[in-house]
Parts: sequence; C-alpha cells; structure tokens
Amino acid sequence: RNARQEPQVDVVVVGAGFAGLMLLHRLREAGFSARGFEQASDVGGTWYWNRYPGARCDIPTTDYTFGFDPELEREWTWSEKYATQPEILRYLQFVADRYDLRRDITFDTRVDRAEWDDAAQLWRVHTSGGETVTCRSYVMATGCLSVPKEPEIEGAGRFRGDVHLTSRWPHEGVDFTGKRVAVIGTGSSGIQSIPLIAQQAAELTVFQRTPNFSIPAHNGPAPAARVDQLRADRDAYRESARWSRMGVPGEATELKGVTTPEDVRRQRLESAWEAGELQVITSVFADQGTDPASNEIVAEFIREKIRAVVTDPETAEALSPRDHYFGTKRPCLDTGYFATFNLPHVRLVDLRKTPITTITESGIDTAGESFEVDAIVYATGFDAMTGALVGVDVAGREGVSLQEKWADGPSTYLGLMTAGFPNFFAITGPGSPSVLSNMAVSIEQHVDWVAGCLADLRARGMTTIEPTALAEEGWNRHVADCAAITLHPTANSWYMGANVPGKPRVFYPYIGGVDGYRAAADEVRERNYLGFRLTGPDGEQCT
Ligand code: NA7
Repeated sequence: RNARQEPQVDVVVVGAGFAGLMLLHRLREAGFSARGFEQASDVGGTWYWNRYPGARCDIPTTDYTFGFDPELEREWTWSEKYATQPEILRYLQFVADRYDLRRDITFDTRVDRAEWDDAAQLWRVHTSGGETVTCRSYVMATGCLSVPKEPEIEGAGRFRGDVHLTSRWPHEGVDFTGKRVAVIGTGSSGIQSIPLIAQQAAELTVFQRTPNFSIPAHNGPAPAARVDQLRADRDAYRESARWSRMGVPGEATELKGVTTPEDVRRQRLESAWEAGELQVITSVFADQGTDPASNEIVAEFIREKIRAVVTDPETAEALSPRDHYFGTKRPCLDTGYFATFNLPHVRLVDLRKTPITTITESGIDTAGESFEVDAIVYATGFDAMTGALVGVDVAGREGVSLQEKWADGPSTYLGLMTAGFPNFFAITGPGSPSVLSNMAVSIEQHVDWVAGCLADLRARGMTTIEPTALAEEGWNRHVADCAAITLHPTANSWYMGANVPGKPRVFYPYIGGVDGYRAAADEVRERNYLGFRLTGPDGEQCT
C-alpha cells in the first residue's frame, strides 16, 4: 500500500437534494473536506425538476422535513398539510443558506465517470466541466425518481406540437389556455397535474394504461393530532418516526381484514379515507399487504368511492384499478382527480381497450380513434432507484462497472454499499427502505450512518471499507425474502423495475420497514462493521 495517495478532498457528493445537502452539512460538522456536484443550476434535486402543476409531496409536512436540528425546525414553518413543490424547493434553498452549503457545490455540472484507483486508494471523479477530482470516498445522493423514463411510444419524435415531461417542467410554467391537451400516464404525477391542467385546457384527453388507486389528500392545515404531538415533545415524535414502519408515526394494528366485523372494517376504512394519509390507508388491516382477501376489502372500498364520484359508469369502471393489489403500486393522494372526469371537456381513453398505435405529427392514434392535440404531457415515470446510479459510469476494482455488476439486478449490502466498489456509498440505494418510506427519515438515517462510518474509519486509522460478498448476498436474500411474503412482487410496478423495458425484474427497495432497517444498520455498526472488510496502512479487519 505504499502508493496510497492523499486525495484532493475526503468526499465527493453527487446531488444536492435532501440527501446531498444533509450529507454535506454532516461531513463539514465532522471535519471532512467535501465537494458537491449537481447537474441543476441550484439545490433541490427532485424538487428542482418536478415543477408540473399540482406537484406536491405525499408525506405530511410535519414528517417530510429534516429532524436533525431542533433550531432548524424552529426557524421554518410549513404552510399546509402537504407542501407544494415551490414551498419544498424554498425550504431546501433555506437549508442550503442556513448552513452555507452552496460554497461546497458546483452547479450545472454532471459527474460523468468515477473510477476507483486501487493503488492510490482513492476515487477519481470526472465531471462534465472537464474537471477531475480525487477523493477517498464517493457518495451518490442522486435520488430514486430522478431519471425520467424514455417515452417508448411509437412515433414520439414526430409530434409537432408542444411536448412536456412532468419531471422536466419549464421554470416559467406552461399556459394551456385554449389548448387541446393530451396527458399520457396516470401515476402520481398525472393524478396531481390532471385536475389543474383541466382547469386551463379547452379539451383534455387522458391516456391511461393502468388505473391507479388514489385517495383524497384533504389538504389544508397540517393534521392537528400530528402538530399537537410534535409540539408536546418534538424529540419523542421524531424518535417514534425513526422506529416506525414507514418513517411516519402511527398506529400499528393487529386487526386482520377478513376476520374484522363489517362495522369495524367500515369505520376504519372511512376514517383512513378522512385522514388522507398513505401511512394510514396502507395500514387499515395488518394483513392487507400479504393477504389477497384482506387487500380486496380495501381495494373495493376505494373503487366504491370512485363509483360514487364519477358519473359515467363506463368511465368509473375504467378508472377502477383491478389489475394490481392495493399498495403494490404506490397509491396516490389527489385533489379532485376523479371528479375531473365529470367535466364535459375531459375525456379518458382506456389504453387497455384501445392501445396507442402511434404518435403522429398532430396528435395520437389509438387502435380505436385519432386524436388531434396541441400539446402532449408525458407523465410516464422514471427509471427508478438504479437509473441515476448506473447512469454514471462508475468503475470499481479492476475496472468493473456498476452497470456490469448490476446487469441482472442491483446487489448491495444495506442498500448503501456494494462489493468491489470500496468507499462508494449510495444514499437511498436499492435494498434500502427509501421509496417505501418517508424519504426525509430514511435519508437522515443513511446520511448519519455514512458520516458516522467515515468518522469511525478515520478514528481507527482505516482507509477503505467494502462489504464482503457473503454479507452482500445475505442482504440481497433478505431483501428478496421480505418482498416475497408480500403481494408486491405480483405487480407491474416501478418497484419491480417493470415500467422500463428490459430492466431486471426484482424487488428494488427494502420492504422490511424503516424500523427493522435501522435496527440492522445500527447492529452492523455496533458489531464493528459486521459484514464489511476494512483496510488501512497497518492491514485489514474483517468481521
Ligand atoms: P409512475 O408512477 O411510474 O406513473 C407513470 C404512468 O405513466 C403510469 O400510469 C404508467 O402506466 C404510464 N406509462 C408509462 N409508460 C407508458 C407508455 N409507454 N404508454 C402509456 N402509459 C405509460 O410515475 P409518476 O411520475 O407518476 O410517479 C412516480 C412516483 O413519484 C410516485 O409513485 C410517487 O412516489 C412520486 P403503467 O402503470 O406503467 O401501466
């Protein structure tokens, strides 16, 4: 190890969203030097790009917020139960200012390639700005839903009208007044934007491949019960979030759907409907995620609500999800989504009955009809969880790329690291609870774990950390086993990689819960980095 070199900085962090910002702050606190790179022109990550009308978070603001600094919490007040994109972006800008983080970040700059130099024991990171930076540790805080999926629709390039992607919305906004608009996609982005686009457009046609479960957000002031709990004892509230299943404190029921008396079922379902929270509607019954019959009780309750709102029975049926179990695709929160289809100028096209045959110069042809439109909005989703990671050419030991290693699906230890890539960390990587949880809580857990790990290495005079192949295999098996006992793998969801043609079909996030995950990550650290190999000038340690 004589060739060990001193890097220019201790850590390079890619991405300046929630994760990258907090990591830069923690690293500075711990006395590490760091540089951040961000392809956008400012901080915000997901909330920088997704500026489409109606874009909001689907976790209440009481919970979707940093909890690591009580001072920060005292200085910021959210205005609503679910914050809009502009408010979340302002919050992240406030965080960047508050901790003076921008001075460590180079904006408008992508990291194109990062390679591990085993002799020098450091990463060489190459940017789109032509710079090469050396660092001991390389962290990708690049988000789970940050790389838009290609609209793989025949003729997509031919359309002459306006084309918009919800995830790359123009900063100056879009005026649809008097326009005939097509929206393709009815995931969360479609469901949030459709009611607002309908308010402007002369005609709106929604092209739906799969109907989605959605419940009303009941937006307004933050829920009184949560606000009171938080005010009474902030630390206890945040701690209970850290040890909850989804990263949002709440009741864990033992009631099973099928054996619960009808009146109790009804009461629980109605109150979950009123709560308008994902954490509540996904835990009405203990077994709704594992037992098809129990799941169907929740699913049918939501379909009944759709039928009660949508006046045309055929449209109501087309909007009613029947192809997947409730919760196996991320359910949505909406404001007036289903009622939008009662408006005379709004039409639903069911692509299961009449698929799109091609996009033309002036509109969209389906198997049944041709539609002339002035604008097409693609709300078609993301190459989730791994898209941003394999989108950078990351080369580990012996030049093996992450893309090659993960060709048949991602492989990680704790969703944080992968063998063959020393000192490379992913925040909210595949195999972490991330997208199945309140991201704010999961991000804080990952960031604290990574910053703590780097401080531990420094304290012990160690240079590198890397999982053993055995530990990684064990974690992958555990991630798959946890998913296998749920209904999740049955769905064609982005959790399964099913939305991107050719993407390996495995369950990407960890479904064992924020609480279970934290316990595992804590135990690994307490047991001297169990499952990791650490090396330093004086040799190696492997537990
Ligand atoms: P999603 O949830 O992946 O939704 C994308 C939607 O676009 C979904 O309805 C897809 O139908 C549809 N889609 C995708 N490709 C096509 C093609 N080629 N033709 C027709 N329809 C298509 O992305 P979102 O941005 O809405 O939300 C992502 C997450 O962000 C969300 O879950 C929240 O966590 C926040 P499909 O269901 O694949 O049949």
